[in-house]
Amino acid sequence: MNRSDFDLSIYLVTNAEMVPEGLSFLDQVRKAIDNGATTIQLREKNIETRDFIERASQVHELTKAAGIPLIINDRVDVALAVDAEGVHVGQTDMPVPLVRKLVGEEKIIGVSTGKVEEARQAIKDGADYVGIGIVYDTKTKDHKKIPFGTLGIREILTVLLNEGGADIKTCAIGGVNQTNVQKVLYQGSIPGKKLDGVAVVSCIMAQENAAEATRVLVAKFHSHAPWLSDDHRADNEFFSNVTEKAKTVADTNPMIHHITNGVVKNFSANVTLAVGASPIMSESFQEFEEFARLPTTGLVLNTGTQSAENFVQMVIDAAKAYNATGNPIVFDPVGCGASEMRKHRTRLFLDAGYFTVIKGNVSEILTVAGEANQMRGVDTGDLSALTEEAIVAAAKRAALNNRCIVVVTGAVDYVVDGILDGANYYDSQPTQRVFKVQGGSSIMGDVTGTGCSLGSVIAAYITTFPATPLEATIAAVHHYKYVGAVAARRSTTPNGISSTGPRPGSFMSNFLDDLYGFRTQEESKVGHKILIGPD
Ligand code: 3NM
Ligand code: MG
Repeated sequence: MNRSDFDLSIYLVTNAEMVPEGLSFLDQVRKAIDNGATTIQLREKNIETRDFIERASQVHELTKAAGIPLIINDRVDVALAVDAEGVHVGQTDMPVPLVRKLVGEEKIIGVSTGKVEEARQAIKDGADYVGIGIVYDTKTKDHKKIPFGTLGIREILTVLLNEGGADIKTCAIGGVNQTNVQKVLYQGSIPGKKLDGVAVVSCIMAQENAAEATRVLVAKFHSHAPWLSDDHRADNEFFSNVTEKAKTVADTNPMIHHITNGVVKNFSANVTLAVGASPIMSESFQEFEEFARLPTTGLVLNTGTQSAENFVQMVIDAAKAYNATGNPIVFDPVGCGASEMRKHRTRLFLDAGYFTVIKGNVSEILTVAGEANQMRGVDTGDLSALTEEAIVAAAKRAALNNRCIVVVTGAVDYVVDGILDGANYYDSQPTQRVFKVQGGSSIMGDVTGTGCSLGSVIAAYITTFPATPLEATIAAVHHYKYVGAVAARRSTTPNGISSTGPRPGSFMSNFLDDLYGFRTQEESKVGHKILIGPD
């Protein structure tokens, strides 16, 4: 073990005050070490110097036996006294160059960074590793910083990579735990630099079973999250066999759990049935985990009506339950820019869960991408000035920020890939693919639920084809758009008092019929769609 070669992957930062009653501090640390913690930081805030040194010696015995480094928080003197392997300093502690002067060339020095300027300083100061945080909200630290999510991690990684800190090790800290570690690693990476580890406090120290908590964290850290896929084939393959896929969806009969708004429940359930999937509308927390464990089951999270008292917790719990088993989620942030409450909650939801697909209209995707945009109600509003280029740019940003597929709906739909291409997510160059899917009809704007129910169809497809979500999403959008155009054409027969153009009532029933019939359509009639990117 030396300064440039230590394993930061499972970095336990201690906190004696949160150890559950009846358990000892040293036992918690021992259990973490025995079950895979790779570096220990002793962080004691309310302790006499003599007790700190005694505790440091005890912990050092454990870490030495395991061959892992002990890092002392803040107290250079304590680190020297027990000959610990390193020191960690925060932004208001002793500056890194002075620590280096005192501890010499052999010791590891780490520093907390929460801003790009702090990362630049860490590079200049020659830090061996940086803690990047806070990622998510945490109850562990008193002087709270503002959580910056996985986007904040990538901003700091970008500075390190491009400004001379490529060799500095990194770990994410703040609210990281067993339920989000895979999401943090996946979203918190850039081509050419990924996180070396996660630094955690409460998800081990505060646990009744610290051994099991550590084992789960280690296992999650090292396993490929079940919702990740390598959908890296040639572009033309994404368009083939759409009706064949529609047949497979109906044969597979996936269950699509919906948490959706009251306006569209009935229509979405009918659309789900029409493509051969089985809808279930449930907002009961007690059954989320049970559903999430079922095979070929997916979730539609539509946040259009947020009136339930416990709505935020409902969405977060459902997202975590599905992420834990790997069953896919389609997130439909309806009207997410319409109010401050919705904007704030959308941030919370995007932080809490990994969504395989985020689907929205231009306005919603602009909000997800972080563009300033005040929506009118939940409609698209006047965004007619926006060019295709601007729409696609926002969709790409939203897809990349969340490392997921983004679907932008409108007169044409765009399907944008958020996966970085290449054999390895982290080491390749970004080649983001953009697909343009045409079809549909303006009459769809006059039938409520036609926007939301696309989420149900996408969910049916990605649940049926979990290993190839991009191809499945394109097929779902294709299915929907094609059928929209066909059903609109045959909804124009003059009848009653409406005589020209497609009529919404007829369209609604024709649309369900054609969604249902699509799987028997000849592939050659369905036609090909347009690829814009990668660029
Ligand atoms: N340092 P938990 S955040 C000790 O950003 C500490 O520097 C932070 O605790 C920093 O894993 C933090 O329980 C607390 O959320 C992390
Ligand atoms: Mg400090």
